[in-house]
Amino acid sequence: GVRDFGSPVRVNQLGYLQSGPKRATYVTDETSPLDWRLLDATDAVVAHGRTMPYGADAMSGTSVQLIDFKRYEGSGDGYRLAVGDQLSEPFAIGNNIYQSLSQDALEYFYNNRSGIPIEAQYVGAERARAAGHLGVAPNKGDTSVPCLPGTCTYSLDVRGGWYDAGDHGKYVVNGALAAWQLLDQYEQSGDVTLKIPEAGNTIPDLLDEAKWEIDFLLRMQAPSGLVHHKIHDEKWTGLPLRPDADPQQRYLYPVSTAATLNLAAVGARCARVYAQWDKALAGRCLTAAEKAWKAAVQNPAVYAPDGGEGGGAYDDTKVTDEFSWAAAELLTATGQQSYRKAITTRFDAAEGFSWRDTGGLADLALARVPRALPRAEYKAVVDRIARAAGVYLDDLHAQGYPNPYLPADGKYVWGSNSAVANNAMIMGLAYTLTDRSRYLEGALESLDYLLGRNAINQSYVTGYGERDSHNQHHRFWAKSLDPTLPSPAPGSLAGGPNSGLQDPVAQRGLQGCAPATCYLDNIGSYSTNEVAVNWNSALAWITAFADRQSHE
Ligand code: G3I
Ligand code: 9MR
Repeated sequence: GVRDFGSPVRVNQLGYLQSGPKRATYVTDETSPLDWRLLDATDAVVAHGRTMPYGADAMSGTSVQLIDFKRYEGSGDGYRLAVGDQLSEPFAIGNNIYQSLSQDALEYFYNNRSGIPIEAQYVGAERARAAGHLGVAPNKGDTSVPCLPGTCTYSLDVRGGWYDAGDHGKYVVNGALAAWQLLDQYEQSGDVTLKIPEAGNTIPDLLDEAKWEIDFLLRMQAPSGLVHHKIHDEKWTGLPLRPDADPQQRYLYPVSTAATLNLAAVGARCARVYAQWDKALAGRCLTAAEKAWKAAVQNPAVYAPDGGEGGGAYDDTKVTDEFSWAAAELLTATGQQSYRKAITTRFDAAEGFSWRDTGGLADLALARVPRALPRAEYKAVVDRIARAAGVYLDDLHAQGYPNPYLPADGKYVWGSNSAVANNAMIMGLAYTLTDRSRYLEGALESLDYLLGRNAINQSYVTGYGERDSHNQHHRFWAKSLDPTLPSPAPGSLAGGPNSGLQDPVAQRGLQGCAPATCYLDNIGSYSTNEVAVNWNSALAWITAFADRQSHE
């Protein structure tokens, strides 16, 4: 049947920063301007104006008009936008609206830690659970995990880290990207106070959380210096399943050049960032990073295969981009000029960055350490990031539901929401580097898309907005399958629309969907509605950025 997306007035259902852009989208076939009204919590009209006709929006397959209410300067809760008798979902206006979201987006990581009990005092009784994968029956991992038969003869203790997503696999390329983004967030926006066991120690909470994953990544390094690509179950387990109840045999899957270079990159960033906080960790990181770099140079084409059972593939057959990213991180960490010639990639807006495409991260690394490069070269890095941000700004302005993701092939990819957040991050960084306010506006307006101003009136972040995603694909946060289990923690970002329809639930429910509507808040739809560490790290970065801007 026809899907019901509720009100045609689409807003950021969390709200708008008092000092930021305030725009909304109205779904209509009407082509001339209409009257809009802003209502406060008492239903009093506090602002009004005329909509701006836009026309057909390709990604959503509908026609829309735009509303701009920036000149309203008040603040409070329970606002609604109205066009005729159509009312939007309620939203707030204020300068603290991203504070709790930025904290929740990071506490996602504690909730998904492996190898430690998740305690009620931090997450509440409902989401507390026993430690997973410490070799306690029925678990068979992760304290002494053998290699996949026939691939090597040793076992490694690879306890800890974060579960990747709704599954119990732990994958180096993806985990490293997420840990890297947390470290970059720290450099960009500083610390966030978290409810985690390490709170109150001498290290910033954000760095404590990243350390949980970095310790795991270090354990994945083989004696040769190469790094195992991943560790996961022999076969896919079903849903629901608590981590401590997973009975499957787990294996170390073969080493890869990509995983090795990810450890080199994040290890180098770790060495630089923790130098003033945890010298021991910084030292271990640098040693591991340099060892990984040398091993990758000697083994430049060991590719992780596509396919396989029991875990995600995270396959990648092009690693020039990983070499370049690792070289840039090593240059900025060590100052050793020999790494410069190995930096061969630049930020390319069309490619963006992801666990697979890391070439652009070289420029993001260089941007953090001006003294690592001659002045003119540093300026070129800044110019490239600003140029990419300009492309994302154009992409944003070219859409009826403005957002910085506009795929050239007109198809949304698995995890599209992370592309939105990562491209918004580039605009945020460009603003920091250039002080041009249009990039700030673009970064902030991108959040409207994730929080409800979109083709399906969906806030993709649990606990934020009237129509929020709360049935994400997760083996423990599986309330929709078993009422005794918890729902996803607030601040969990759903993968988002995916044109590929790569799971049976999506194939049944989404045939013929316009790209930006290919999403179901159904626990079975892992190709549109999973969570993942590298998606929540993107959400954490951009919401911390938004929160910071509103206090400066
Ligand atoms: O790289 C190509 C690009 O060149 C092409 O233009 C584009 C358009 O089709 O596709 C790109 O490849 C996509 C790839 O992700 C990289 O973005 C594939 O189509 C897409 O199927 C693939 O999806 C990945 C998915 O696993 C399936 O392998 C997601 O990125 C990745 O986040 C997801 O990760 C899963 C793990 O396997 C298991 N754990 C949960 C996790 C999240 O769902
Ligand atoms: O639960 C798995 C999810 O984390 C992955 O992203 C997804 C794609 O690799 O696979 C899910 O596992 C399913 C498997 O692929 C097929 N059999 C059913 C599994 C659970 O839904």
